[in-house]
This record gives sequence, structure tokens and C-alpha cells, in this order.
Amino acid sequence: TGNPWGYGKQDGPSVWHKNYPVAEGDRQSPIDIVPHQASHDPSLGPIVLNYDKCTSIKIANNGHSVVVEFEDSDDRSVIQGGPLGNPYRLKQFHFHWGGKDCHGSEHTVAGNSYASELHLVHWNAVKYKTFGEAATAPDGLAVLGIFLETGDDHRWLHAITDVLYTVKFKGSVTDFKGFNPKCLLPSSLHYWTYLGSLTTPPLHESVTWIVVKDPIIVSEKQLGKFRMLVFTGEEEDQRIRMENNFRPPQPLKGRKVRSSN
Ligand code: SG5
Ligand code: ZN
Repeated sequence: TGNPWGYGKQDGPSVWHKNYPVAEGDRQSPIDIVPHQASHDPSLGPIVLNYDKCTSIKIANNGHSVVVEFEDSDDRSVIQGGPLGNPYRLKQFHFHWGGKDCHGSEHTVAGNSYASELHLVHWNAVKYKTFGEAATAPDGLAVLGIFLETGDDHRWLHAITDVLYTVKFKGSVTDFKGFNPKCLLPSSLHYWTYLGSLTTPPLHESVTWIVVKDPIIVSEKQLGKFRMLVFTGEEEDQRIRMENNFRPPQPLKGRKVRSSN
């Protein structure tokens, strides 16, 4: 379903508006976050992650990123607190990254990119019956964004990088049970928050973004394993390396970014 889109010259972010006019809408993501322009909001509580009985099922290459999917038929893995009025269920997480370590994140901070960005996608199962319904509602989704910076090896990212070779091609899927993404988060969850959109088509304006200020550290070697994935299917003749799968920052259009501290 939908129209083919990607991150190349012909099908990348600069042409998404042709098939998805909301690309030029009033609450698009990502954005450049300018820390001194964010307003501290003392009413913003801490983010609470309840991922304890962890429900990961599988890891997949969807032709745009590598995605870890979760069982989401009940509230075993939820995010709450912060700007959210009720718990939101974890659906999946995925990454965006560059071809070089100098870019790759979707959000930028004062114009600076990180090497990669992790997105934990949650939906409002209190108000909506399905993920699909939530994905089109203004308060339907909550995405937690985590920056990745290069440095030392990350102790827990190996669980993912070690299985990436099994999902090299678009459409490949591998069992991935019992992984708790809490191990991928930095120790401080201070954040910025604003109202935005999915960063990929269909670009629905349905996301409460929660972007964590502190990055996690991963090694160049670990990031290199993501770049061995390909956008293309196993049956296709050409192999296009999966990298630079990020959308650049979009106009703020008067939105306010709030800060938790
Ligand atoms: C939706 O938007 C999509 C994701 C997509 C993000 O959440 O969800 C669905 O279509 C239903 C599962 O696509 C998938 O999860 C396909 C399995 O994520 C991607 O395509 C990976 C880049 C985009 O989410 S984001 O705004 O957090 N980047
Ligand atoms: Zn994403």
C-alpha cells in the first residue's frame, strides 16, 4: 500500500510532499532543537518507563530501517509521565543513521547532528483501538528519541548488532524475544518535548515527541554493522547500502519546545 518512498535522490525527503502533502504541514518532524529557546516547564514530570515484562518478538528489515517489534495487546510495556496524559504502549523501536559518524540523527541540537537516533514508538491504547487508528490522531503516538554518539563500545547494543546479519535484506525477519530496550537508555532521562509528526511517510501529525538530552555512546564498529544492512531485497540485482535514512529538520512554524529541567 502507499507510494514507494525512500532516502535516495529520486524518492527522498525533498520529494515526499508530492505524494504526502502533509510533509509541508504545520507540525512536521524532526526539528532543530535550540536549547536556549526551549522553555523550562516545571509542570513536566519525569518520564516513567514500565518495560519490565519485556515483550519483544522479532527484528526486521523493513526496507527503511531495522525495526524491533513488540507484543502490544496489553499494557506490559508502556511509557508514561512527562507530557503524556496517560500510558502509551510500546509498538516498536528502530534507528536512523548516517553513512559517516558526522550525521545520521533526525533531530539536531543547535544545528549539530549525532551519528544516529533511536526511536521507541508508543501508541495511545487508552483512547484508540488500534495502532493504525492512533497513528492518525493528534494525540495518538508518543515517540521517545535517543541520540547515539560514537566513542566506546556500548555494552548492550551487541544484542542487536550481533543479529543484524540475519536481517540484511529488505523483508527479512528474525525472532528476537525478551529484549528489554531499557538497557539502551542513558542514565538521565531529562528531555525536550514538542508536538510533531512521523518522520517517514505517511508523515501523520500524531506524535508527542520526547527527545532525551543525553546521548548514549556506541562504537564506530557497532554503527558500522548497521551500515552493512541494505535497502533492497535479496532477489534484487542491485544492493543499496542502508545509510543516511534520516529526514532533515523541518520548519518549527511557531511551535514551542519545552524542557523538563
Ligand atoms: C510508523 O512510522 C510506522 C513505522 C515507521 C514510523 O510508526 O509504523 C507502521 O507503519 C505500523 C507498524 O513503520 C514500521 O514500523 C514498519 C514495520 O518506521 C519506519 O519505517 C522506520 C524508519 C516512522 O516513525 S518515526 O516517526 O518514529 N521515525
Ligand atoms: Zn524514526
